[in-house]
Amino acid sequence: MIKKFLDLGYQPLANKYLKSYKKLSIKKKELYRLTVGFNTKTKLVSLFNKIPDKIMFDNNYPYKSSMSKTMTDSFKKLSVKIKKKFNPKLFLEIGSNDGALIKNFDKNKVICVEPCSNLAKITRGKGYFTYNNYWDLNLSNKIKSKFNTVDTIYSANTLTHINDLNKVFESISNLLTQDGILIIEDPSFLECIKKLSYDQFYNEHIYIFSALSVKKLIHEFDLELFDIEKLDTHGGSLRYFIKRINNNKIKIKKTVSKQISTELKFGLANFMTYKKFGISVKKSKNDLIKIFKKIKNKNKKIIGYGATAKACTVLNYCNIGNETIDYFVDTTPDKSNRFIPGKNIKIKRYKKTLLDNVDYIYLGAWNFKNEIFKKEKQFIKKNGKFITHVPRPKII
Ligand code: JHZ
Repeated sequence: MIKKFLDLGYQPLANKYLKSYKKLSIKKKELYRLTVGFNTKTKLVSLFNKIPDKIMFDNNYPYKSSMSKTMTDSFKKLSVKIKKKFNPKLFLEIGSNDGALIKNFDKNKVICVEPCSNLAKITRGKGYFTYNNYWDLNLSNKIKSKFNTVDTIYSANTLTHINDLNKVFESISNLLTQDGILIIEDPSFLECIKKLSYDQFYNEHIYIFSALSVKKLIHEFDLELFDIEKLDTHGGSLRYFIKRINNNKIKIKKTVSKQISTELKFGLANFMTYKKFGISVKKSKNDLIKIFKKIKNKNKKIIGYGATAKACTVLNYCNIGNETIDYFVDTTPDKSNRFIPGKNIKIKRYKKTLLDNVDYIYLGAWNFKNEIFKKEKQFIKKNGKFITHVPRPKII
């Protein structure tokens, strides 16, 4: 049974940056209700309204993983580890985006899977074998008939974006060698609760994983966790290392039982924990609105930094628009001169001078706070302040 614990109101599709400002309507289905539930049996957190993947991941997907040094550094580190520990003969990445990870691997040993053709074009252009397809059983069979099996499969911030998770793992199991390794990484729901980062919910994040839910989910496909790593990326993620249950050559590390028991102790198996989270989110919304109002009453200039999918949720939920935030800056070329969906706020291509005469910056990309603070020393030195809602609404 799926029980609702969060209602973030009517929301536009994140990552659909508008060319000009348009008031979106519920009638025309440009807005959907963003409600979130907890499955008391599977322990999985999911959205109630699921948008078809073909609408979300099209030929014009703006998000590029390579836009942040934090992510490219994290992928580089991971590639060294994978090569050292697992020495893959054939490495498959589901959701290869613009190749931020696979660029660290030998071209002859990599298969990329990417449904967005603008991104698939990038990895193909770099010489990597790329399927421009959604991850499903058809594709898994297609790859199988060409390559037979694959010994290492990796996916970051992608599987939680796919509606039918059973098909996802069936398609993986279909292709993985008997002693093959599956590595997935996604935002951790435990971190999401701790940081009150309700903005992890938007249409693309159909699911938010916990170790508890992943353990249950993969068991049906004779897969099990053998290691879990905690990561700082995307506001606190977990990297799950998975093997076939009958592969006894790999020992299960203590990190697995440790993470599961931490989650159980925190109450991730009980609906009450989720309900409390829902109540805290409402408070967070009111506190953030108060901060913005107070600053605006003093006639101060506020801009946004990082036009993230997450910011789309916050701004629409808290009803904050261009009456409060003058513009957003973002380094992503495909977002520039566009508007935040649902809110009339322009996104400008990042350049340092756009921070001149700015009093406050709302951190849309709060997950890259350290990287941004390092870059914006001058703004901080001039007494510029940041606004964030994570872990609690405050001015930094
Ligand atoms: P970032 C996207 O979410 C969508 P978003 C997706 N659904 C997902 O799961 C995660 O990514 C992984 C900009 N930026 O990573 C770049 C600067 O301008 O938090 C990006 O537009 N200057 C696939 O959108 C944005 O901020 C900087 O110095 O929530 C960051 O987006 C830095 C560091 C970033 O993901």
